Amino acid sequence: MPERISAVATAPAPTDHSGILTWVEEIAELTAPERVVFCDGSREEWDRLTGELVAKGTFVPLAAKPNSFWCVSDPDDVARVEDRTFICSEHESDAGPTNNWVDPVDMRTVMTEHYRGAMAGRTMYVIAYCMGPLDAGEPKYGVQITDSEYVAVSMQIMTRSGAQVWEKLTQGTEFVKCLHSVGMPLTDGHADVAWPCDKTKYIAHFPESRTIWSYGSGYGGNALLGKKCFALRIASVLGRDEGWLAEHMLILKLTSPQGRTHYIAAAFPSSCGKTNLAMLEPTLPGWKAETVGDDIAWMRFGADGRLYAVNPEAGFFGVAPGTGAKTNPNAIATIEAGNSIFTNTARTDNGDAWWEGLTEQPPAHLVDWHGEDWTPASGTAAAHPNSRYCTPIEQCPSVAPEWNDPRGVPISAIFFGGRRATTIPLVAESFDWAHGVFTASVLSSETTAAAAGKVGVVRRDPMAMLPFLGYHVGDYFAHWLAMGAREGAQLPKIFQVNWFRRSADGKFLWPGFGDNVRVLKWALERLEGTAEAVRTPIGFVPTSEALDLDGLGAGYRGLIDAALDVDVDEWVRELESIDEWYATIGGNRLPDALRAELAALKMRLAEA
Ligand code: SAT
Ligand code: MN
Repeated sequence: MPERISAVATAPAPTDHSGILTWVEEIAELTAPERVVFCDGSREEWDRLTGELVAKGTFVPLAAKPNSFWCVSDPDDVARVEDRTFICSEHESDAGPTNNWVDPVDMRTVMTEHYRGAMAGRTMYVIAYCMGPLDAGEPKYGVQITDSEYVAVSMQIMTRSGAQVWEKLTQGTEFVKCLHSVGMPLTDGHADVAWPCDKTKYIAHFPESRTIWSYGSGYGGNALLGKKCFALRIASVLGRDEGWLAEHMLILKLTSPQGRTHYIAAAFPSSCGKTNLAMLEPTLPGWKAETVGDDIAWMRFGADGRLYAVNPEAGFFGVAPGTGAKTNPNAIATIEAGNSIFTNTARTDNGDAWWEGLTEQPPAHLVDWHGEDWTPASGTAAAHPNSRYCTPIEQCPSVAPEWNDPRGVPISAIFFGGRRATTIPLVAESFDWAHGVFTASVLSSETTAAAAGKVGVVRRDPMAMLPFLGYHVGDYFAHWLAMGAREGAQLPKIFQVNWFRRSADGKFLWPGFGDNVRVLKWALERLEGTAEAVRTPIGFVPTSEALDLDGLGAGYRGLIDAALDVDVDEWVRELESIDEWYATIGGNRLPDALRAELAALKMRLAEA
């Protein structure tokens, strides 16, 4: 171990990987921590760090759940900060029109000054982690440096980390460098606070050098760098270069009453029900749903030409509000098993976490996400809308044994969904791969609380990847098209869905949740060639007769007809905003095949 690290390290480094050691030394010199800890991922380490967090006042142990903790963040550090997220590619044009770009040299210069001395008085943790099963053919590794105990324990839940990974990181093994600091040095007798962070925040990605620099935030995707930063932004670049896909998708295993199994992947923007769909409890008798992943899918072609998906994560970082025994019993059972962290939910008097939607009636008294007393008369939400539970996937009762299979699972169908009150029907099947890529490229959704900013505004969110693309969106579309053109590819079918369409008086037309299996059933029957559909200008859409609505109640049929409606006038209006979106991409980067798809859609709508 280099001398200058051994001077501050609490134990010998668990690796002789000189690339890692040199980098750790360089960062320790820059950030000046009091000590350096190489994390081993053990239960002892978890107990020590959670104990320190309790002592500092960050964590409150929850009496009602085993080994679980509650905390609240700084009220200004509650969600991903998209306007402070940067793709610092060498050429601005490679970041594309959807990303904030800063020249990598300039960004390093500015951020280096923020990092200088930033860890003074703190411990610097070095966390080795693996994205996906450790025994995968080509495992992808990350090493995160952080000065946050909260991040260190969250990474234990969210990734495969610690001693088992250090063992694999032999000399020369490639890894993504992830540097994180909350940006609050404890100099001049400065006392620590429960949620350290800085007003200034940077979430910067350097795609060419596979490096992530995050500064100033301690929350979620800003700070747990294995999640959106590596598994999507950097991985999307790796996928482009190596011929695979890193996507914002859940992975679900479905088995029909006849015992036929299909795996599906589905992309939705943050806070649009991915976790609920990933843990679906089917309302149709005899159907079984099992969870492989709830947020991110890495998909590669197998030798048989099929696309195989792996979940790179090991935990759920799920939106708490709206999660209850009715909407997602599997999520509730997962967190009941304990070993979980709750951030920005409310806390009950008997030491449990609570949020809107957990129970029908709120408790008479709570501590809310500001840490203040709360009663139902307070008239405010007790939990922040982006409050989260962080919990291990292997505790989930619906987890599929394949979640840890290094080969991944073969995907039969891909679903793209958004949150739209109008226009987009409940489900539509694409004509072919290129049409499906087109549909996904113009995916749209009303904004949610998962990112800072206004909620409820319709924005284009291609493949639900808008905030997570590590390179130019036009090149990303070209990559999707190229994947489909690969020789021998046995491609999944592509569907678009919208669980959130509303009537003129604002009511949801579709019951959602466990009933979504009815839509999935139709889609799987389409794969098998046994379900009816009508050819519309936007794709194949079922009539309500083609959907299995058994047990839904007679009153539903009219609503579902409305949910399935393809309204030509609405679509003609939609075209205007699609035109505007495509115009922002830049002529020479938008693939011709997508321009042709848009022209063909216009023709079909004109003729309808
Ligand atoms: O904060 S995260 O990026 O981890 C969650 C999300 O927005 O999906
Ligand atoms: Mn997500």
